[in-house]
Amino acid sequence: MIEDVRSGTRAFLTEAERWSAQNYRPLPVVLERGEGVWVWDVEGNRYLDMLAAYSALNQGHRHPRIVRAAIDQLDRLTVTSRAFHNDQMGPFLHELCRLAGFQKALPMNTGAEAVETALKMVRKWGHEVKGVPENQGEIIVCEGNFAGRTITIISFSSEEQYRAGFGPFTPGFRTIPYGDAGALEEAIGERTVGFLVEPIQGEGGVVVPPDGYLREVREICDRHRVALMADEIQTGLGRTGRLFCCDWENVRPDVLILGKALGGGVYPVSAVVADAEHMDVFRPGDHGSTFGGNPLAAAIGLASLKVIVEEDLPRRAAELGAWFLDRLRSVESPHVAEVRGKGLMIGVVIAESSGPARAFCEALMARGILAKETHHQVVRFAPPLTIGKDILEDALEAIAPVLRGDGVAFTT
Ligand code: IF1
Repeated sequence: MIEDVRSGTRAFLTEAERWSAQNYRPLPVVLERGEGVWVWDVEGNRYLDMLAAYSALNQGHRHPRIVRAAIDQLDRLTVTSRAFHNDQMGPFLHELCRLAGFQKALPMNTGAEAVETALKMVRKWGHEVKGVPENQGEIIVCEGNFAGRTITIISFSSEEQYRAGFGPFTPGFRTIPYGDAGALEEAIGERTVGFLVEPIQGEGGVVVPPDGYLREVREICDRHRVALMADEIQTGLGRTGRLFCCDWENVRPDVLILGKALGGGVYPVSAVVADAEHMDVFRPGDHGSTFGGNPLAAAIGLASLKVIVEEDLPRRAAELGAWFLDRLRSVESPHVAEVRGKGLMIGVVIAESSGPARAFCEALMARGILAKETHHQVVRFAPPLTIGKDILEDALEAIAPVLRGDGVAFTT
């Protein structure tokens, strides 16, 4: 594949491969510009971005209102540290809490930091409020989880590659199968303080749990006084057709973890949202971040939320997603084992016998569509939620033949 690309691209690939750590294997396309659902490479080719930076771009590339808010804030004040107040953080967190229906929020930067924050909060809550002996609190997680790359987070990953060589690991986690509420009930013990779950597993391969799972999980956590932490970093903020994926089952977690689209595709912004019962275990000096809650991030976060709400992005995702899922399911191909998802978070599972999904992503790229495989067999489609139906319709014209095998370099 790399051999096929022209010299401009080639030069960038060579330079990046020479100077960058080899912790990624990106598709051989070098992007230089983006607008809305489109990106352009250094050769001038246009692509439809159906990865949307793993849902960091729910609002699309360079949304004018978010860019405006960023520029205005860049002209006034950028970073202050939390040693002082700034005039942007309060309005941002106020709006976030109002939309999510919680009492308090704690701003961080990346998703992994927000997850770490939630884990620390729930451990401390378990020890101070629930009364589990200090250093004994246990947190239950699911097989196939993805919550970031820190040592604590990979400590409970079930993906061998994410852990291999990086130990020793953080203790205090117990793993159960995903989508099985009974397994949660059985795993809860006297020392259990929390349960961390993705409403739909993203990295795990767009795995949608059975209907009613989250409701059952909520009921079990209530009964055992276990803090329910929903990692909505990827599923949240409209992606699945509701503002939060938990809304599909009218479930309110105890701790809501957000990231990605909270920064509107412009800047890393994450947050943990909870009520005082959990949040108030943090006292001055307990936890923090140089950049979390900085005025630039807060201005961008507020604009990002406004765009999601005012442009009705969750409803767009629900309607377009249902239609698109249906159309994908109607593609007849021996290479497609399953099509699944919710809203505009969709995975097409490639049959094992047809080889890895990567070859399909490469064929899509050749037709002007950028998508990225996850878990070897799944092609993920998750465009910006601002996408128009006409554009999705055109995309299907390119996607359907690829799913039927056109232009796919099969290796098996
Ligand atoms: C990478 C996939 C997506 C997440 C959930 C926390 C985080 C993530 C549910 C951490 C991050 C990423 C990170 C990115 C690839 C990616 C991913 F490919 F692994 F499968 F999105 F689907 N919780 N997801 O999905 O957030 O610290 O990265 O801001 O290259 O590792 P972060």
